[in-house]
Amino acid sequence: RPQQHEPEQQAQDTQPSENRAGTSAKDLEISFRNHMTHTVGRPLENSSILDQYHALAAVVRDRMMDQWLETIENYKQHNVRVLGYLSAEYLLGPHLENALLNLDLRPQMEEALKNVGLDLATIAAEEPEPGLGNGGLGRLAACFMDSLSTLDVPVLGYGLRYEFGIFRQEIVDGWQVEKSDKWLQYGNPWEIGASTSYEVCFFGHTETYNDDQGLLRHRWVPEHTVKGIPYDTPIPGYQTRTVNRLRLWKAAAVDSFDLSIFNSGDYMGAVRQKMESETISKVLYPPDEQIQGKRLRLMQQYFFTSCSLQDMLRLHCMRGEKLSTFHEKWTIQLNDTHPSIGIPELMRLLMDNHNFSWDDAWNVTQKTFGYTNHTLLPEALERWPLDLFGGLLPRHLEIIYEINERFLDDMRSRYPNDDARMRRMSIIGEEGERSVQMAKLAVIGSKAINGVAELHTQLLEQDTLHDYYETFPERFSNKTNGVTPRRWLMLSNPCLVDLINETIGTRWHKDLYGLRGLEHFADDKNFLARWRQAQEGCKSSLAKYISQNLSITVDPASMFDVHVKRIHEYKRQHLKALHILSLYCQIKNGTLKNPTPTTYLFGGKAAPSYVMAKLMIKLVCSVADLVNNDPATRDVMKVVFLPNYSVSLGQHIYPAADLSEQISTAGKEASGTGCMKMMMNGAVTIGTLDGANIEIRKECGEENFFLFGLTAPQIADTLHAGYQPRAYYERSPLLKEVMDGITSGRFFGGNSATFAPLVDNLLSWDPFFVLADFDSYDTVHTQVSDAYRDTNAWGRMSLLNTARSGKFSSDRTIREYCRDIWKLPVG
Ligand code: B1H
Repeated sequence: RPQQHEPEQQAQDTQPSENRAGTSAKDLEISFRNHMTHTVGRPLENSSILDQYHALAAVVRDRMMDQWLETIENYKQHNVRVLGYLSAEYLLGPHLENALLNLDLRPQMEEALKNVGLDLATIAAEEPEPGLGNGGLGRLAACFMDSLSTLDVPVLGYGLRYEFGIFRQEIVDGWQVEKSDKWLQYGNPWEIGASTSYEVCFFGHTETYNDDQGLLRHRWVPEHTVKGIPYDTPIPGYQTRTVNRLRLWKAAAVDSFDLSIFNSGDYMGAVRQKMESETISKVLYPPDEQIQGKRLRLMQQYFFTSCSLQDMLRLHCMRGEKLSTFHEKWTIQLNDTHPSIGIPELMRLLMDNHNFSWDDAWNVTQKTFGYTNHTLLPEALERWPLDLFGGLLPRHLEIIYEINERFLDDMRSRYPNDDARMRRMSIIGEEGERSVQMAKLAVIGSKAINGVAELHTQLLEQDTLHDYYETFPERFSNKTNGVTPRRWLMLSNPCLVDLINETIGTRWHKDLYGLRGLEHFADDKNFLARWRQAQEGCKSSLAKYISQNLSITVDPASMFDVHVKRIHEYKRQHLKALHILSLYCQIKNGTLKNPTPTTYLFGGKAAPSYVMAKLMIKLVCSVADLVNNDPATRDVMKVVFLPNYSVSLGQHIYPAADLSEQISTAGKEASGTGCMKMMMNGAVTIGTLDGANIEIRKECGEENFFLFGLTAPQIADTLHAGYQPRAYYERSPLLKEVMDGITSGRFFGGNSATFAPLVDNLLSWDPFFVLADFDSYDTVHTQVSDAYRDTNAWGRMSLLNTARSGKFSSDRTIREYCRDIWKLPVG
């Protein structure tokens, strides 16, 4: 329910006297000086870098505001169909340099700052990263927003304005320590408050009553209400005037301060409600935990989804449209099941608040939503225990029961006498604690369901969602993920980009398939030398970062072998750690004579409660201590764990990668997107046939990809036949030496206890087939090391990876969603 109907607040007024749209270096300099005085309120001479950052951000934001208002006006004028993108996570990364790139302001801005004696890069480094996401899923949402604006697609992104984003990771004695991320502590110049707000209710009970016409109706009598306040972040497209909105909700108390309680002397009681309400948008949940039973998480999901739906309904009505046409003017995409509570919520809003009949409400709802699945891992599929769910959202549980009943009735007539199938297809899970299974709700309530890579979609269709696929195959499709080449190539790798522009022009900036033009230079030795030179520049820069921050010296001429992503057993960082130990053993005992000098780079966060993942970090750090300090190995191999892997650190790492490690157990990684960023930047992949690797290999050519490991069907067969990891250990002398070395404490100064749980797990269970894939990984790694020594042959592979990475632009992904699911024209 909107509380106010005033037009939304526009840019906070700063300095009306200046020319806001001015983009010459002189204009920018004047604007910068103005903002330093009037926005920041500090004399330039005494300003800190943080002050300079805030003044600079204000200058850049000013330049977006005209376009932003123009975009909104344009959408209104043309009464366009709009995408509502619902995501619990947006891993945006720093705005400043991205905005400068997309608005084409960077060279002038550099000059303007130089004229006042300042350096753009130094100031940009001051920006705190908005880490409102955990990993790939949140980063995908951010890439999609960039592509949507670049392609002039009308979108409103909706999510949560977490006060604390993903934790900052520190490594202390090899162990991960989590520190809170106070990204808002000095204010956020990129957000703009709006004057609308909505109320969201929780708890209570439901009741029926007769309306004026004597019809039986339902209503929810809630117990607790919070207010949702929107904060808008402008998302500028690349070389277009479109600036879309990302609208993030902050939770606040309806009454921030209860005066009657205060007057009675209970000071803490008077602010309690405020605190409780604000808790909802306080902190981002880390994933991979036992998510079941986290009531606050469900509150977060419902809170932002309800605010967003109320907002869309209001905007729809403001356009003078009837709610029965909502699905014609809006299409809503659910980024995983986190916002899938939106399905019963839209039903509730239409029926209880707007008097729709069930059938009319269902017609609109089911034609509105699309659902993207991002994982097959059973532990990551959301289920909510019935009592938790019903206690918090009693009316929604009622609606879900009815959706389920009607759906199962329909299925019963299609598949008579098939009780097992009915049990499998029911939204209510009956195994163990009875629960609401959100993926099933999302499938039943959506017009379109998609996976995020070809293999993943196949596995969804054939396995996880098979019953539904069989019933309505036309609703299923694949939409292979992509990443924005603006941030992940143009912004992160200027040296390589200059070389590419000089060689094939700039057409590829908005059509990444244009990179194919580089193929002509694959056998041009002079060009390959320049290609290598650009990469070495990036490697030197990362080497400098490592030396300054971690006091480890790495050789920029060595092969940079990179494994960065969330730490998880299925992603198998431990496979790589074991392999490094095997090389160590072979160098020590003289069987590996002349190894290819290699720097092994790891980075990634472990969920705070994921004990095994934290042990994997400790293992990598312990291996680093061993090989970096042993005179026999330290000149030919270095192992580095880069703490606090994040968007900005990723921008530094990807351009420096020679080898991209994508070694998940086949069938487990839905897509992966880091693999695409590295490919674009010219890294060659070593990987399994999993997720997007399969498509990367298809695009770049088998000869430019290092393949190893069991396939998804082979994994299934091995499991079925009774997988015995210990047999692999007995059979492989190399593996045996490594495992025994860990167990005996030989590698780690006699410490045999720390890694016992990890070794025991691998020898007795090994759920992710580390030991089964070890020998294959070792064999292929030997081929990689040999290949790297042939500079031209490697350069050729690297160049062809970049040249053939066009498919992995998120522009391509967004075009497919627009064409197949959203039915939106693309600019
Ligand atoms: C992906 C998640 C995820 N899949 C639960 N699932 C979460 C699950 O907070 N939680 O509870 C958060 C995130 N994230 C990733 O999505 C996949 O693992 C990647 O393979 C994929 O590339 C990415 C984007 O599609």
